[in-house]
Amino acid sequence: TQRRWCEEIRHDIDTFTPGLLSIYESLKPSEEHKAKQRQLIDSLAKCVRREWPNAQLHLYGSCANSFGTCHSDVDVCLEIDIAADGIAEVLLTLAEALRKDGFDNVEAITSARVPIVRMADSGSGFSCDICINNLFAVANTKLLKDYAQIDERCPQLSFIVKHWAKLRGVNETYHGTLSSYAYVLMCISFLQQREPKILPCLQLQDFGAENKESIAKLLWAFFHYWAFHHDYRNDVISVRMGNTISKQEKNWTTRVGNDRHLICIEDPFETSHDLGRVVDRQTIRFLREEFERAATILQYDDDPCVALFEPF
Ligand code: 3AT
Ligand code: MG
Repeated sequence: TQRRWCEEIRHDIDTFTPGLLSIYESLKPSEEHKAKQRQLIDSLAKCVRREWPNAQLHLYGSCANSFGTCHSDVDVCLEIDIAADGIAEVLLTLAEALRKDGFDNVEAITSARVPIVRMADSGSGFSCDICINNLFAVANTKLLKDYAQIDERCPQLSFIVKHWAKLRGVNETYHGTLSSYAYVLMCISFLQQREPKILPCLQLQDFGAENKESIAKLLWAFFHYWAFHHDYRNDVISVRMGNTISKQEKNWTTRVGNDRHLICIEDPFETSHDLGRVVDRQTIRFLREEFERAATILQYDDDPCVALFEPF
């Protein structure tokens, strides 16, 4: 039969979801794997601290961005106060220090686009790349981690695509194919473009640009809201939903144990957790009076910047 591009998805596509998810589960690093990784990082840190007491060690890449599989390497960035032309020398010193500490297969690769020390340590079984002052990588790691938290299909899809890419030999930048990082970005971008969207764009610079309110006005409005407009009886504020939701919906209407739900703030991830649970009958009064005081000061006081912050 001739196979060709077909717009219409096969009707039994979802029968493959469980199989794909079990591949995803099998790729997730085990607790034991993570513990071993931590051990390696600890011994690395010791070695680095001895040579450069003021250096900072950052984890980046998939061991820190939630896209790490049990086959991933450990990526470490050494932040150290040196000029760019000193990097090669630091890498050579570092490689020597690591060898002295008993790590094996240590190699300084100083001519790469991002110069690194690479080691494939037989003791720990991990391979590890150490770069110097590559703070972009530390930043993009954080961004990817944030995306991974938003919808679990993001890590799921990315793990499966990375796995495919490794097995199919298309995850080798030195052979002209793509890095894991590139595949994860492809997955994120794809999920940002689904209809309805599965991921937002976390970096959309001008999100909010339509709104020209000043910080003073926003502060006024904030206190005004909590003093006079929030419906304490019925509403829960929810960053997860980008809106208020009802106490009814959360079953936060009656006191259960110590949870009084007098002011309800839903935790974005632990959604059964009300950050307002610590507030009791007395402190809710105190809080609301403070909100009102702040709102009133911002409305009427001649010097609100002083009055607002007057110690209690
Ligand atoms: P593996 O699970 O190890 O395959 P990874 O996400 O750790 O995947 P790499 O080891 O390829 O990916 O890269 C480590 C990190 O280096 C990921 C990213 O923070 C950074 N990085 C890699 N390639 C680039 C690039 N071209 N530009 C900027 N940062 C990059
Ligand atoms: Mg890596």
